[in-house]
Parts: sequence; C-alpha cells; structure tokens
Amino acid sequence: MFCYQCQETAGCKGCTMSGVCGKKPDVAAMQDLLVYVTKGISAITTALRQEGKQVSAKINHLITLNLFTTITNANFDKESIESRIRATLTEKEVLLKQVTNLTVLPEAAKWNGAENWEEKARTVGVLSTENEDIRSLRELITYGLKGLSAYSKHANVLLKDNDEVDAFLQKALAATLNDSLSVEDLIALTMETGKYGVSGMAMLDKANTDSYGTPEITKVNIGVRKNPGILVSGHDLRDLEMLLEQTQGTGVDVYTHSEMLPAHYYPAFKKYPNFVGNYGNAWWKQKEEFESFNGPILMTTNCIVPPKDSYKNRLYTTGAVGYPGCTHIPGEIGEQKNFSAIIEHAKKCVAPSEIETGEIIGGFAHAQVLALADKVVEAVKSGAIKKFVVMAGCDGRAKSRDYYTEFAKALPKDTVILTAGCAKYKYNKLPLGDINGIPRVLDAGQCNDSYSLAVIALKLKEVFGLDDINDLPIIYNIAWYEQKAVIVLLALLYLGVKNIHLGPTLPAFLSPNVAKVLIENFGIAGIGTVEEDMEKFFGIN
Ligand code: FSO
Ligand code: SF4
Repeated sequence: MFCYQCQETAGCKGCTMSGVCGKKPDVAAMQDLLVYVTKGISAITTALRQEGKQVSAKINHLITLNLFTTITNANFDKESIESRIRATLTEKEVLLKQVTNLTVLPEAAKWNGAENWEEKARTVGVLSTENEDIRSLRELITYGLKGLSAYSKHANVLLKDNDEVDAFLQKALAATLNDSLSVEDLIALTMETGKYGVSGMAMLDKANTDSYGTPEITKVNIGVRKNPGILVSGHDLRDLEMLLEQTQGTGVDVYTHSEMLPAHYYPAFKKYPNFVGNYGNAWWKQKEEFESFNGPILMTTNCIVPPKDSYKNRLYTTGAVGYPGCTHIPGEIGEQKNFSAIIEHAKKCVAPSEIETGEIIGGFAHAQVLALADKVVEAVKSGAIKKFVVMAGCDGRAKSRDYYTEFAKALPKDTVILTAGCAKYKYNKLPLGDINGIPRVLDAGQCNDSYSLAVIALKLKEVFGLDDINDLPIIYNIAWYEQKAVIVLLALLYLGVKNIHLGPTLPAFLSPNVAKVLIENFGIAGIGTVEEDMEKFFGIN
C-alpha cells in the first residue's frame, strides 16, 4: 500500500505497511480501486455533459459518496468499499453506452472489473503517476475533491444540490487521469478546485441554515445527566435530527461528540429536551471517551479510531462510514433512517460517566458575528482587539500539536481566536476570557464553517474600506489532518488569503516543487516553536 493523504502519514512520507490510522493494506487497495473507478465514471459523465447529455443526481451522489468513503478514518470495511466499486461499475456500464465519442475516454472509464481486483489496485494507486510533481498536484486536487464531496453530501442530505459543483468535481477528477495536462494546467485546476470549495461550503452553509436556523451564541453543557445516552459523532446534522426525533419520549438522552458539537448552536436543535450537551473532545481521544460514555455511539462521518473490543459492539456507523463488525444503519438521501436498534441498545446501558463539568461557548458563525459587528469594529478601532488569529482546522494525536494549546495560551490578551473544525479542542476549554464582552475564542462551527470565517474576513475588509483581504489584522495559523482541511485551504487560497501557516507539518504529498509554488505565490509556511512564532507574529520575545 501507499497512502500519504493525511497529516499523520508514517514518517511524514507515506504509509506503506499499514496506516497510522489503522487502515490495512487490503482496505487501502480497495480504496485505491474505488477512487480509480470513480475517476473513470467521472470521465464518462464529463464526456456526456460535453455532448449535451444530462447526468442524474443519483450518479452525482454516487460519486461524492465514493470519494467520501475514502477520506481518512471514514471507512475501514473492505466489503462495503467493494460493494461501492461493484455499484459504480454497474452504473458505469450503463453510462458508457450513452457516450458517442468513446475515443476521449481514459482506460479507467472502460475498465469493467473483469480481472483480479487486488492486482488491478496495485497498478492504479498514488505511485502509478511517476513524475513527482504531477503526482503531487493530482493528489492535492483529489484530496481537495474528497473534502468537497463530503461537504456536498451533507448539503445533498438536506436536499440541496449544485449541478455546477458536481460537474466541476467530476471534470477535475477526470482531469487527474489526463496525461496531457502540464504542471501549469494542474496548478490552475488546483486553484479552480478552491473556487468550487467556496461554492460547496456556501451551499452547505445555506443548506444548514435553511434547515436549522442561523447559529447563535450558545452555552453548551459538557457534563452528563443520569439517563442512558447515545453519543453522536461526525458532521451529519440530518442524521442527528432524525435521531433526536426518534428518541423523544424514550428516556434516552443524546450527546454530541467532536465535530457534532456545533449542532447545539442551531436554533432547531434546541427544542429537544433530551439533547443534553457535548461529551468529550476531538476524534483522537475516542478510545477513552467512548469507553466511559457507556452507551451506543453513532458515527455519522469520519473520524473512527479502530475501536477497542470493550465498546466495539456499541459502535454504529451510517452514511459513508463503515467498520467491520459494527452495525451499519442504512438510508439513502431523502430516506428516513431507522435508529431503533441504537435506541433499544441505549436503554440497556448505564448513563455516561462524567469526565468533565461546566460549559463551553460557541455559535459565532458569520451571521452571529456580523450581528455583533458594531461591537467588534469598535473594539478594533479602539485598539482593544489588535489582531484576530484564525486557528481553524483539525486536531490530532501528535504530541507536536500541543503547540496549538501553548500558542493559544501565549497569545497577547488583545487577540481573538477565530476557529472552526475540531482544532478548537486544543484551547476551547482554556480560561482565555473576553474583550469587552467578546469571547477570545469565537467558534464558528464545524470545519466546513471555515466558510463563515472567510465571510467574516470579507465583511471586515468592506467595513474597514480595505482593498486587500491581506491588509486586515488577521493571522492564519491553521492545523490540518485530513482531506476536508485540504479543500478549506484551497478555498482560502482562492479567496486570496496569503501567508497561511500550516501545521503541525506541511503535507507529505506536496513535492518540493509544488511546495515551492505555494510558498512563493501564497506565502504558505509551516510553524515554528511557540516562542519563535510569538516573535514572528507579534514581536514578543
Ligand atoms: Fe476533519 Fe479536521 Fe471536520 Fe475534524 S477537517 S478532522 S474531526 O477538523 O473535523 O472533518
Ligand atoms: Fe496513513 Fe493517513 Fe493514509 Fe491512514 S489516511 S493510511 S494514516 S496517510
């Protein structure tokens, strides 16, 4: 196997024996093959569109779900990945017959699955592209598209689609098979991926707010009650809504975990009396926290850590997620899922063990921050707020990520952190206080709500009458882990944000030449020690 799509890749180079995430070589091979056939079907849909023919929403959704399935920590179940390959091959055969000009199609579009899949997988993985710069850009684009697929899927389950996003996604995916594209062509495509990243996040923002209202300042309980509970992890708000509906009157409480925390900020979820609070921290602490939760856990999206036997029978998956031996709750877009098995399971469990008490505050998506705009602008003008620091992105298990906690603690008291994604767990329980009533950590929501941070920045630029977003007093110090952070990064680059610091390490999939392009054109940089960075950003030593 060879995989280097996430920040935790072995030796900062690539996982070759087994994934640091727990992905085994046989699963990695089927993921490679799934990406390959998904690129193949995307080449066909792209050709069909060029011939003026329609592509159905069903095919668009199949493509996004396939990519989502291959995101880090989403699906470890070889059988479910194989069944997605089979379904894709079946649809591909049907679509292939509708293409008039077959000569434009790459081999992946025509591959019918009639040979040994393991052997085929060995020839189509990351390393099948020999030129390291082309490989780097192809993977950068593919990972961005994986992130975009995840965000599209979350909008799709709320019955929002954007044909332009799907058409681009498929065109770009197909382009990663095109040997005639140069490094320059692929750099341009990378930037275009960022553009559609903005569209995808905007679509999801609209889908979420149309469905559940505008996020508002909210205090979220981090303690527990005495009823048995279900813990909901991942990002899928529609799954959470269905579960909350189905648990009414059952005596079972519902808690959020990790990236589901921001659900509490939406008005629509506040009406459920059994929606208790948030339990635990970011994804990587789940082994201890799922154990002490005592009840069933529903993983609606990444990030699964291979479960301990002690709670494996309590772990349920749905959507793109899968783990062998864990019960998967089916349900397509627009269908009601039946969570009765989880609810009945919960009734037999004891209440969660308390691991924390108190509250955390969040809900600072763009509408809420803009509602406070006068206060924020006043604080900036008076000098009470000197700088904003965007610390969005991911958390992870590397010790080096303690940097983010220490960085947050060391920040001057006249700075405000803007955050989104699970990176927040590195500092959202620190007593960082407020500035004139404005909390020093403003949490916009999930990683996709990084869109909100961009909207806020663009609004501030307008209010202060600036020509360039980079003239704002904003520092970008972003942590990444998996591929959704890649689309967030590309979206920020597309919006013209420069000098983003990316840590704890730069992606292994950036070849030296591609990294150089990002450094020279966008000022992308890594991180230093907290002391070095305090000096660099604030002149503190
Ligand atoms: Fe991922 Fe990062 Fe959103 Fe976390 S981008 S790792 S679980 O922030 O959440 O999906
Ligand atoms: Fe390694 Fe990350 Fe790939 Fe898992 S997803 S195999 S940890 S690079």
